Amino acid sequence: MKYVEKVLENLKKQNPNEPEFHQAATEILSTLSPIVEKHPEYEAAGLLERFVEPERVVMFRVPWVDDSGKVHVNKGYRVQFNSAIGPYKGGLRFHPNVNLSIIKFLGLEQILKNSLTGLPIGGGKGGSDFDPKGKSDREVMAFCQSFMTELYRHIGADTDVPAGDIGVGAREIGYLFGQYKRIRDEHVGVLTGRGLTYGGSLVRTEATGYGLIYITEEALKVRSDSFKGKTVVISGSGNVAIYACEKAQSLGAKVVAMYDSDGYIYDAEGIKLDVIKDIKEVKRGRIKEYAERVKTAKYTEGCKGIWTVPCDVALPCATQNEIDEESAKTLVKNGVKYVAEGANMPSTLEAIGVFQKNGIVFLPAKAANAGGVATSALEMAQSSGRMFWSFEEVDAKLKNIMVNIYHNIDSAAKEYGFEGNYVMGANIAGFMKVATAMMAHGIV
Ligand code: NDP
Ligand code: 2IT
Repeated sequence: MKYVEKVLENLKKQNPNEPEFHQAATEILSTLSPIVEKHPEYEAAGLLERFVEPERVVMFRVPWVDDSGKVHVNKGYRVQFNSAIGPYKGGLRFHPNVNLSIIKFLGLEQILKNSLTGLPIGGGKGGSDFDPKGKSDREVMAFCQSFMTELYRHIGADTDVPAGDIGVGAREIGYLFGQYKRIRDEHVGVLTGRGLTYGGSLVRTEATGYGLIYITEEALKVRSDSFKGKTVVISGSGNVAIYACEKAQSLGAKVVAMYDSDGYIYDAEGIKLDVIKDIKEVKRGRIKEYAERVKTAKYTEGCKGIWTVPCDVALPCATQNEIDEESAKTLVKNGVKYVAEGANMPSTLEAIGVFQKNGIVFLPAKAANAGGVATSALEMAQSSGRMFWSFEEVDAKLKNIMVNIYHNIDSAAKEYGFEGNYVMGANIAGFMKVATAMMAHGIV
């Protein structure tokens, strides 16, 4: 049996009941055969076995009290996956479906994504099954303070630097940072996505969505095409979706559909983003309200139908496995040409197969959504240098990073004989840097 197959089989045996982790590992390992064949020393050093095993997994109790005085207990996680190329770096997700499998899949992806940014950051991820939706600000604060009261001992500006992800935005980062600072008595860059008055970076809020559009724009440009006049469907209506929409619109695209976990809106006239921002960022409301406020829009209950909306460019920006094989086939049948993943692992393995078979330009998450963490690394650089760069400066660096990622994954795919296969390209380019560093460190 081939080395990668042995490692994958063993991973499934050793980590049963972790389907999302198996899926991410399968996607990655199945592309690494050409590398390990070229480098037999990797097998001798047990490199892949070490690569798929987190350096450390922390799981903890998070007790907190709601506004009625009732006690709740949630699960807290931090997976410190790989620190070969820099301190652990990756977001925290607060969502009721969070479990160890989901945090491990995200952590594994994060290692290669962070490597692709070209910046010195290792891979980690954390979170909780806490659901911030429908909670008061005081309840969210109580939860965040309790979460950080355990987490603080495991993180640090040069050790592990968490940030946001689903359910963790500016409000949560503020409460988490406040509690860290209080316990440690240190004002340091231990979290990214901080507010602009306490060490945050301009552009971090917009970075993942803007970065997604910058890399897609580059993929269009090398094909003598552009966003101008393109019809775009974006799933989700959170941080990544909103700023992907903003940048795509500014480049002349027409975004016609978005969703939240209840249902989707279709607006043939093009989404009015100020209305979405008001509903989502200001009022923390539901996307259904859009159709009540904008007469050209139609709301449909349930998310999956969004992929039946014909488009040139599909940007899944909500959550894992939101595009299955059937949805991928529908997108292809309706003429989609580009799929770029803003969310982490939004396409199932079968859906990726459909896109690749049909010659769709498919930009996988670890490349396409790397702009968020890349800008987090720029925030870290500003923190340690006690600097504050202008919007234009950070935005230019972000754009440059995304354009470079596109060309790196394109060249890696070509070099190994898989031209146009950006899943191969991203995994190979991301892995080589981590593998070289791990080999240099010996068996650790
Ligand atoms: P937000 O919490 O801001 O928004 C998430 C959006 O996705 C909401 O519209 C939410 O709907 C929807 N959503 C979440 N879970 C589900 C679900 N199970 N089913 C249907 N809809 C769902 O998160 P972000 O925008 O930050 O993150 C979106 C994706 O992008 C995630 O996959 C994340 O890992 C990834 N990502 C985020 C980065 C960042 O910097 N924030 C960086 C790189 C990747 P509702 O409000 O109804 O729950
Ligand atoms: O998935 C991701 O890359 C993020 N949620 C952002 C991580 C970060 O550290 O900025």
